[in-house]
Order: sequence, then C-alpha cells, then structure tokens
Amino acid sequence: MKRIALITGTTSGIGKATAEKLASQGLNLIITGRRKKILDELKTSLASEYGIEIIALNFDIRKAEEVKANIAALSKEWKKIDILVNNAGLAAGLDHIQDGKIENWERMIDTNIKGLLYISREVMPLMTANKKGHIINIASTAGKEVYENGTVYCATKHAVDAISKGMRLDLLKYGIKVTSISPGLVETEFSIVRFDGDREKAKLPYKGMKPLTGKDIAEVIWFSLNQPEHVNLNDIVMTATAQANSTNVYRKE
Ligand code: NDP
Ligand code: 8X3
Repeated sequence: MKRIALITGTTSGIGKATAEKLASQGLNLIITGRRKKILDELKTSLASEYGIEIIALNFDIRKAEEVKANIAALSKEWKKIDILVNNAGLAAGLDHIQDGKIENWERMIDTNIKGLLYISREVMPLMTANKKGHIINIASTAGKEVYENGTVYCATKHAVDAISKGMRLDLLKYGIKVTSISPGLVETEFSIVRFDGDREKAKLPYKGMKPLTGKDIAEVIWFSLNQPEHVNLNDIVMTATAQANSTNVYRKE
C-alpha cells in the first residue's frame, strides 16, 4: 500500500518542494492551499510526472469549518493518512511590537497556530484509530529565539514548538511520531508575503548569503520520514551554512 501524505500550503516554497519530493518517491498525496489555479496545476503535473494519486483541497486553513468539511469529505481510503506535514504559515510585517498592526498579528496567529491546530484536530483521530502516523510540524529558528521586530511571528513559532512537544506526549501511546523542523532563512515566497508584495525589500534578508531552499527542507522531511519504526527525530534545527542563529548571518559584500 502506498503511503498517503497530507501537506498543507503546497502552492509555493517548502510545501511545494515537499509535495514534489514525496511524489517523486511514489507516495499518494493530499495537497492544500488557497490559490486554486496553482494547486490544480501542481496536482496535474505531479500526477502525470510520477503516476501517483493526488487530491487537491482548496481551503483557507484559518477557517475551522472549511478544514473540517474538507477532511470529512475524504473517502474511507483517503482518510488513512500516514503523514501530515503542517507547513502552511506566514509572517506579516516586521515592526516593533509597539507599532505592530493588529490585523497582521491576527493573520499570523490564525494561520500559524490556530490553522495548524484545526487541521491537526481533524487528522489526529484518523491516525490514532490506525495506531500509526507521522506528523511533521514546520516551525522555525524564530521558534527557538526571538528577534527584534519579529515578536508576534516568533511567538507563533514558539507556539508550534510547544504544540509539537504536547502532541508527542498525548500521541505517545498510539505510536505516532511527531517531528518538529525549524529552518532558518529559506528563499521562498515567505519574504514577499511578509513585505506585502514588495519584491525588492523581500530580497534583503538573503543579501550576500546563500539561503536554504524549499528542496533542502524537503530532503530533511524525507529523511525524517524514513527512519526505522522505533526511531523518531524529535527536533531538527537547520540553517544555511552562513547563518548561526536568527540574528547572526555572515554576508559577503
Ligand atoms: P511560502 O509563502 O512560499 O508558502 C506558504 C504556503 O502556506 C503557501 O502554499 C500558502 O498557500 C500557504 N498558506 C498561507 N496562508 C494560508 C491559509 N490561510 N490557508 C491555507 N494555506 C495558506 O512560504 P514558505 O514555504 O517559506 O513557508 C512555509 C512554512 O515554513 C511556514 O510555516 C513558514 O513560517 C515556515 N518557515 C519559513 C522559513 C523561510 O525563511 N521561508 C523559515 C522557517 C520556517 P496559499 O497562499 O495558496 O494559501
Ligand atoms: C522564517 C525565518 O528568520 O524570517 O521563519 O524568522 S525568519
């Protein structure tokens, strides 16, 4: 039986690279995102290139009812989800907390914390019923330390860290693995979203250094998924060679 992986946020970046990697290894996929056209194109291209079965679910992860309805509508066979990659997320803005926009805070909290919880709440009972599963939560170095102007994004990723620890405790007796992966700078659409579409500003975090790519994260996800049954990778922090932590990046002029 082919494994089934549900990956959230596959319309770009880490999620898209993960979908490509897992499809190339023959897994059947459930891919998700809000941008329907991109999602449907990815579905068609992965199905034709790798001959896998694939379902595209088009919903906003901030809406609990949409999340619930989409998972509930899966057939019995597709509900046998082996792998959940909680990837959908974003940063909005880079401001001192005293100047922060409440709408940005709500977007980040609703997506990165509440959205991750909503989809996990629907998928975890399917895994506990099968007494197997692997949840990969995409956290961040921002979940390990706080940087100036990033308080609320960092808070959401600290929450993801806590959720991973809690899932590991509560799911322990079901044999479900929980892996948290915390990347540093990865060049995706992340920065374009953070700076509200300003592509010039979005390049600045990567100036003079070679950041990680979505593919780099996908490779580590794949490695985590292929450990022997008795082995779980709990907590992986990965950065570009030029990055020591959230604030120390070596940049060539
Ligand atoms: P991208 O912006 O390239 O991708 C984000 C994905 O999340 C998109 O597919 C987007 O799909 C989806 N998404 C965002 N909001 C929603 C929503 N409300 N409902 C459904 N899907 C949503 O960024 P990355 O690939 O870089 O980010 C992926 C994850 O990695 C995030 O959790 C991010 O915090 C984390 N991360 C990123 C790092 C980086 O430097 N890039 C470093 C560390 C962690 P759509 O817009 O179609 O809905
Ligand atoms: C994304 C990486 O450094 O912008 O989580 O917070 S950073």
